[in-house]
Amino acid sequence: MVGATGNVGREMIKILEQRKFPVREIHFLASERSAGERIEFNGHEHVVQNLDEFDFEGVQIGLFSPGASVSKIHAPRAASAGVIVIDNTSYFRMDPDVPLVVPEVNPDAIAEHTKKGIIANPNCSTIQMVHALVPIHQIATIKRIVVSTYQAVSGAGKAAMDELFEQTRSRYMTGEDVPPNKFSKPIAFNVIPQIDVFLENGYTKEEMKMVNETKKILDPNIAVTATCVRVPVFNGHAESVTIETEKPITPEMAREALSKAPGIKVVDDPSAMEFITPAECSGEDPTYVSRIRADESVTHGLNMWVVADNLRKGAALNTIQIAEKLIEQGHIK
Ligand code: 11C
Repeated sequence: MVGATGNVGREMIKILEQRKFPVREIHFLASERSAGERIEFNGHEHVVQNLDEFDFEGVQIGLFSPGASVSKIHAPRAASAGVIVIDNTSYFRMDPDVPLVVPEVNPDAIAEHTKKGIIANPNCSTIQMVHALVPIHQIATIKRIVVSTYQAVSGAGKAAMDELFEQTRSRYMTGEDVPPNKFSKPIAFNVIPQIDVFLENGYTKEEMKMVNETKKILDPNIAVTATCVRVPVFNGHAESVTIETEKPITPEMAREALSKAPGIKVVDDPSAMEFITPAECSGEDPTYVSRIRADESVTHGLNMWVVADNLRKGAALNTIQIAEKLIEQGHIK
């Protein structure tokens, strides 16, 4: 495991234990700065080793969650030693020789790992959206997606969570403002319509990830437009998703298809005030769907609210599920 000491790394450790992943031997790797730290896994203490010096020979699966610049160098290095790397960074996602996988959506793409020895794990906001949309795409063929996200600070790492905490605490305790550091504007008591850098087309990189990754995973023919917003929530990304379909689909049909879909939980009964919020889904595995209703402004359209734990289904859980599929599909000898 590379990047074992980060937000996603810590979650991967928990999930491997919870799902009783068949681990014979595990190595925790990180930058020189974190080498020497201790990590407990399945009741045993492990010392974090320096990634730069690690020899990957004999390792079967690499669970990578460092920065993109680290994966760029070390994922191919591991792959050339025979490791199948599942990489959480954005670096390889759009490489045509690297499959981009959400196991409930495109499990067959996993077989393409043979091209480069690398499988990419999509961006968190993309994963939960395509997970919730595949059952609808299968019955009604989605033509267009308009998505606005409400993304938690955990997606930006531990320091970003601390920034929300410190800004909130300071405002209450001393009345003073803590200046932004991880974010471009204050995040406490605010929302920020900018995640990642701005690109030449006026969209942010996060928004274009949602567009391009959705096409690669779900269907290249779907038109996608996204607005990504950071909100003062510690964990759990929410999305308002509007779709237009080729075939007619009612909210009841969508609810039924989603209720049967693996890993999806429909919580949708406005008369009983049943709908999901990020605080309720943090620490949970499913992708939750609420507020399914007809988009009355178009011929065939639906609106829905999609929420998931961005560190679990949006990152660590999806990675471990890919590793489980590698075993299930017979790719691990
Ligand atoms: C966020 N979605 O919430 C980002 C984090 O491409 O894997 C994940 C970035 C990525 O800030």
